[in-house]
Amino acid sequence: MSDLALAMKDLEEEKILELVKKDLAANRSPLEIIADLNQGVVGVGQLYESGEYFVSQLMFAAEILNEVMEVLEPAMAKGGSAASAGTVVIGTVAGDVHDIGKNIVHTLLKGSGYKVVDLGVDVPTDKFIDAVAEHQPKMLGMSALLSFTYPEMKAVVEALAAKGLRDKVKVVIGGAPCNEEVREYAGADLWAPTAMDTVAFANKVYAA
Ligand code: B12
Repeated sequence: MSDLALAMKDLEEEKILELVKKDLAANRSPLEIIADLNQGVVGVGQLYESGEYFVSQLMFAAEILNEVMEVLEPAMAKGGSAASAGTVVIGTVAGDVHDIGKNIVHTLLKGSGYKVVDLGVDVPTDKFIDAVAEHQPKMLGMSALLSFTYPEMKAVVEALAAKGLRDKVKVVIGGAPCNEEVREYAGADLWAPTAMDTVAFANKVYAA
């Protein structure tokens, strides 16, 4: 693990901010910095699972990540172009309030020229469907970090089909515990393990 990943795992707030600023000053890409932080956060999750960390530590990890994102955002938004590459709708599914990963996806899509309609967290099925009907995006992104919220993603995909909207929009899912199996279960088109994969997929979908 890099110093930054270790500092994240150990929740050393000041050291993390110092390392991130140093990295940015040395022109390190924000995406590489996020990859290190992600590795540290996986460590935080493991310590939580083993009972060494509690929810308060998870919350502190989130607070630190939000702080870091504020520092990284100007560098990530640099790629943005004036012309919109298209509209993307994203949100975290009902029952789930995790939003750090989704916010990174939002920032990177925006930085890549997309107009992002971000529905926030704990988004009910109807709100996703209404947003797709209203904004007619070519891509809908759903974030789920809790395994018991997977059925919510499936429900949205089924509701899209019921409204005749399924073949008009590509559905992409993400969030740490998601995988190919979850994608298949939910009936989504792509599982994006990272925000970078999301942008690459959007570029393909919107170029078509
Ligand atoms: C921070 C955190 C919290 C914070 C969230 C704060 C916030 N504003 O988001 C708080 C403290 C609130 C929290 C609460 C809970 N949490 Co929590 N949390 C985490 C933790 C440590 C980090 C998540 C995170 O932000 N990671 C960093 C981001 C950058 O990673 P990411 O989300 O995966 O995002 C990347 C990709 O997945 C992808 N991506 C993400 N979203 C999207 C969306 C789209 C559309 C696409 C395409 C891609 C994409 O791109 C991102 C960037 O590359 C994880 C541990 C872990 N290993 O993930 C647990 C974890 C997710 N939490 C867990 C649990 C159990 C809970 C609680 C139930 C705890 C409790 N007992 O209360 C509650 C549930 C609250 C709720 N109803 O949602 C479990 C879930 C287990 C499971 N599989 O179901 C985990 C895995 C911890 C664990 N190992 O047990 N949590």
